[in-house]
Order: sequence, then structure tokens, then C-alpha cells
Amino acid sequence: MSRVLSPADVQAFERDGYLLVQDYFPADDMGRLLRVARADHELSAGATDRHDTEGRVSRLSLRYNLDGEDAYRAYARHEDVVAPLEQLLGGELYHYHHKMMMKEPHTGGAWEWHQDYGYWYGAFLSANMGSCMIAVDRATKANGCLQVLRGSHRVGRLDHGQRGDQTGTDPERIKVLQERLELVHCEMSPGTVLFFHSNTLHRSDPNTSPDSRWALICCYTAVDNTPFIDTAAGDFTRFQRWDHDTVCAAVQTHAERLNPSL
Ligand SMILES: O=C(O)CCC(=O)C(=O)O
Repeated sequence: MSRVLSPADVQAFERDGYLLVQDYFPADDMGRLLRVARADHELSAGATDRHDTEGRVSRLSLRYNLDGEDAYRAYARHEDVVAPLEQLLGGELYHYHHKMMMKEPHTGGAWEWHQDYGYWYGAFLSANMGSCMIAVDRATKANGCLQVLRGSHRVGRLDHGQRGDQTGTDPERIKVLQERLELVHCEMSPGTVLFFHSNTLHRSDPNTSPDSRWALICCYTAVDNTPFIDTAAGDFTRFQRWDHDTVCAAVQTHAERLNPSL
């Protein structure tokens, strides 16, 4: 049986646009996932760099399909990721993409204020989309944890423009929204998750600390909200959900494939 959120959690998500659940997955599982990710040359070879407005670099490795049994796809199929988000968004979801965000010590760049739907609007008609961010290692203010504006999903989609290599929200609106809405730093221990709506404004600071900040973000769309343009990347079909034991077994197999001593 997958996890079921309480009515209070659902209400909090509807009000705030996000739900932070501390220690959702065991820290040991995250330790293994991190060792796999760090040893995985395919993951780093497939990573792309995004520059912030000051030229610092954030790396991310993104996949649009679930064809494969690696550790990251396993978490993107995890029933405790997908089912609660379905509960929060009100119906069945398709996988859109998942990505490992790799913010390295001292160098990892900032992410500008944006809504994910500000990025995704070009291909999707509705904002009935959301994500689950899984803290793979510890996220703190010092290493650039995610920040959200509480309740910002209720303003609807804002205009976005180019900021560095990134797409950012209109700064004038952000200024006003920052005066009106609470800024929340989502400090997360390994295994903590953040479910958030695609219109929730979020950003993060550069990593000025000696500690890395890696997080896996899995993104989904409502089944009646598949892209309206043919060129959109993704595989919008029903997918199998895996229970926790199956996910852990996939991570273990991936670890053994990379290095039996992991
Ligand atoms: O990893 C981060 O700090 C920000 C990621 C983000 O904003 C995104 O993927 O939309």
C-alpha cells in the first residue's frame, strides 16, 4: 500500500502550494542513492550546465523517459512519490521528466525565481502539474536549499523571460509578491521530500558552503494534460509504480553494476 496523505496535508498543499515532509525516506537509502549517483559516469556525462546571472554553474542531469531500471528512474516510479502527488493534484499522473540537481560545494549556482509552469507553458495547456523534490543529501541555507513563496501558486502563471541561462519570472512582480507572501527556506535532511505545484514560485541561492546539495526532482502532469505540441519531449503513457522494496532493489542492482563495493 502506498502512503496516503492526511486531509490536513492536502489542505496545506492547496493553501501553500507545497508540502514539506521531513524524513519521508530513510536516510540510509539516500546515502546509497548518493553513492550510486556520484559513481555514475553516465549521469555526469549526461549532465548539462545552467549559468545563473552571475555566471556560476548549476549542473543537472535530466531524463524524459522511464525506459531503464536505474536508481533515479526507480524513484520516479516510486509509489510513495507518485500516489501522494496524485492525491494532491486530484487525479492520475503521467511522468514528464526527472532530474538530478547537482549543486557542488563553493561553485553551485543560484536558480532565479520561477514557476515550473513558466517553463512548461509552451507545451502544456494547464498548470495541473507538479513535482516531488527528494533531498539526496542535506539541503541547508548555506548550500542553497530551495526557497518558496508560500501560496504563490494562487496568483496563476506569471510571465517569464531569460535570466542568465535560465528562465525567470518578471522581477517587478516578484518584488511585490515578496512583500506580500512569506518566504520559506526548505531545509531538508536526506530523505525529506517537497511536493510542489507547478505554479509555486521557487528559487535557490548559490552554494557557498563546503557541502554539496544534490536532489532528485521528479515531475508529472495530469493525464488529461499531455502536451499540445508534437515536438514536446516525454513519454505520456501509463507507467508501472514500484513499491519501496522494488525501488531499493533497483538501487542495489545499480550500485553493484557500477561498483560491487558501493
Ligand atoms: O535545485 C534547485 O535549487 C532549483 C531547481 C528548480 O528550481 C527547478 O528544477 O525547477
